[in-house]
Amino acid sequence: MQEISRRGLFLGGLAVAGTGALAACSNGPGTAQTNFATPSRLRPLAGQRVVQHQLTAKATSLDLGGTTVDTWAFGDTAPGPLIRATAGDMLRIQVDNQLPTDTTVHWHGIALRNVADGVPGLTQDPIAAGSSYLYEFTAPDPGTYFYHPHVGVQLDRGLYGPLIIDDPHEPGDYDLEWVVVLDDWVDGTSRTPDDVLADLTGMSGDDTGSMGGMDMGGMSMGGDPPFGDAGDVTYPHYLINGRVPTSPDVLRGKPGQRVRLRIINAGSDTIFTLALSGHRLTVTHTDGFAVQPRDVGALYLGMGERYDATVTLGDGVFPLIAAPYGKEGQAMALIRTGSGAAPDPAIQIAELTGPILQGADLQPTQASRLSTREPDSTQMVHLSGQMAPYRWAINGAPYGENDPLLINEGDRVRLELMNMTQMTHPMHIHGHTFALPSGLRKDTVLIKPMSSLAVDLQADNPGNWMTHCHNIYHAEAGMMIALKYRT
Ligand SMILES: [Cu+2]
Repeated sequence: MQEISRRGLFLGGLAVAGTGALAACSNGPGTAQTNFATPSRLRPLAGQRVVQHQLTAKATSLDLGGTTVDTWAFGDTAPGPLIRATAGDMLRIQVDNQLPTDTTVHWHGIALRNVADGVPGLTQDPIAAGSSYLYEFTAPDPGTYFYHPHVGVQLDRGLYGPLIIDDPHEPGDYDLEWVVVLDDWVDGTSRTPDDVLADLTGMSGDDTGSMGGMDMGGMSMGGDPPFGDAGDVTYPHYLINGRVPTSPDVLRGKPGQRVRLRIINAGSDTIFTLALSGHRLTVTHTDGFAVQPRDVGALYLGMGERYDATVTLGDGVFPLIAAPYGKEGQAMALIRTGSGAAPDPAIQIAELTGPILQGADLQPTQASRLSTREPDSTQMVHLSGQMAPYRWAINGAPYGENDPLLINEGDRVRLELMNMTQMTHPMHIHGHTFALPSGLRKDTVLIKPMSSLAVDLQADNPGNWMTHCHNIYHAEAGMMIALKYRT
């Protein structure tokens, strides 16, 4: 009866919402624009290298390390295959959709041409089940990025993979590199992400007393939690590189070697705290841009954020822990440079009880700064919403009902990000990198509860771009807005 009642509420909510976010995003009735032209083929410039890949989105079974789940992934692994190129290269990636439903692929953080951005209804038609789509774009900036669908809550399945753009001028002052992908995992356990969304959306005001499965408090962590309420979803597993802690991914090295970590939070509803037992990390980049190196014991990563760090390895076996902010459990991988038993998967490491870096406190390198300039226009990005009923909005209305932000090419644009909720929202912009007041360049930034942040961007990449919360449940429940260049 509970299920029927919730489903009833869910449908009722949709009816009230009219052309609201869910309808718009799932490409159902009342959907956004369709019938986009096939993008013009991109011809490589003289001497430009072309990096080709093929990705197949499909239903598959994954072994998370003793736990097998039925899910959707790119090929037969999660994370999906590493895509790697050098800044300035052209990427040509064919996506074959063997899922039972629409999909797209978004290349998160890349300042690419608009037609390749992968947002259905804004830059392309969705890729229908059984069909293919060719993404062609130049990757102008080096950095650590990732790719994932921009349809529904597909990101919370196994549909994500790392995208690394190498810097041709990188000094390469390290011996090893390790791509570390963090994820919160529910799919194929007892619920799919679509079930989770339906449960969240089905809640009415009457349901607030019984939030089964929803994590409403989440202030159990030690110290002084900076981000307010934890996420909305309780996950049975937390993964590093697709593995549960009882069967972890392992990096093997030698004592004294320097390792470059490229850390990606591909989670859908979880801020992680990351630390390597017995080591300090030197944070060197965030979201692709260099920062003044900062030695830390631990750092936070919001959904969609990336950090690069270097570390010099000690002798032994060291757990790399990603603890979900305000939630139970943890993810673990290992660095092994000597003999020794694997640590207890529930090991509590000291680094997580010390100071934890908030990425917004990093300082940019001089070369990463945006030139100083007064904004030509200021755009309000007002975040609101609540759990019951589960509706999230920007500028007073969910995506599909809110007015796009309109900007002019060539302008310096200030976005006033104002969070009027009790949750932290990782705000992400497509196709651009903005500058925080400190000058720090990022494309995804955590906006704390009841706080605001003004970020500036240079309007140098014309098109229609999504700006949204990277909590995928918030995004799908409306917390998105289009940023459009006037033509
Ligand atoms: Cu959010």
